[in-house]
Amino acid sequence: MEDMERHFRELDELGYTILEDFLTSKQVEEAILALEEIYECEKDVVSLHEPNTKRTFNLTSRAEIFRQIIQLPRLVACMEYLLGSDYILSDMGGRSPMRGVSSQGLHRDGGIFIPNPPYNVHAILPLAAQSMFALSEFTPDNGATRFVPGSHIRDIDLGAVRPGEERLFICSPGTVLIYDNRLIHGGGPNTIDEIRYSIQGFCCRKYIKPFCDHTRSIPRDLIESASPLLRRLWGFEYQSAWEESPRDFKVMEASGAKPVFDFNHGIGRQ
Ligand SMILES: O=C(O)CCC(=O)C(=O)O
Repeated sequence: MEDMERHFRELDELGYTILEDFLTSKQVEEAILALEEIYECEKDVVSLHEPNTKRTFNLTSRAEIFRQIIQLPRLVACMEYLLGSDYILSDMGGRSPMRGVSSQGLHRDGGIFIPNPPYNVHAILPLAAQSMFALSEFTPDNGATRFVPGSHIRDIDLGAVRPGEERLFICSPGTVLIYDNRLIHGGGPNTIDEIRYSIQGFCCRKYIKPFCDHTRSIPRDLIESASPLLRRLWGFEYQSAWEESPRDFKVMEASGAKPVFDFNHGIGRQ
């Protein structure tokens, strides 16, 4: 694996890093094909979430290629650097803006902004991180993501961002932009007759509520055949237990499954 130190430094200092040639052209092709099939199956609801944009969610339950991508070592290394070695997947989704979509408002993903105090809080911040995989070439005309370098540690209003501070994620297919969720960013406008294919792998610290509860959203057979890493990403190792009957607490069963708090086998019992 390439030396990741530069990428870790960029994540700290700039709030993002870019991994070029991250996906092979075969992986890009497979991912687009899988997305197109999903968009077709979900055609009645695909643009409900955001007009003029095809969106889908819970991708790791939908096709093998997405399960492969979310486990690629350089991505895992960056996420572990940002979120700890026990981070989980919040959701992996597809976002493909089409002609006519206007610029998204600038925003930060997944929750409130916590500025970095002047001491080392790296053990608890950031709380989440995004990975934006370009499956198409990203251009200024088809909705390339815009972002504000360094904004992950600047306590500024979204409205205070000056146009000159924004950068565009212009890239070839197969590139991934990984960013601290505090980084200010937004999709750009798509003004041409060409869909911009992309997928996003949103990850979070294990104690943050993921957008998707994978423990209940992944078919049983996929859980059994998954790697230990994937089962951890799906949250099986850090589950809120439910009380099925008095003092009988359960979690979704899988190899390596663990509760956040072990009510059934507390410190008093061996
Ligand atoms: O698609 C993009 O370029 C950015 C998408 C985004 O920021 C979002 O959906 O929250």
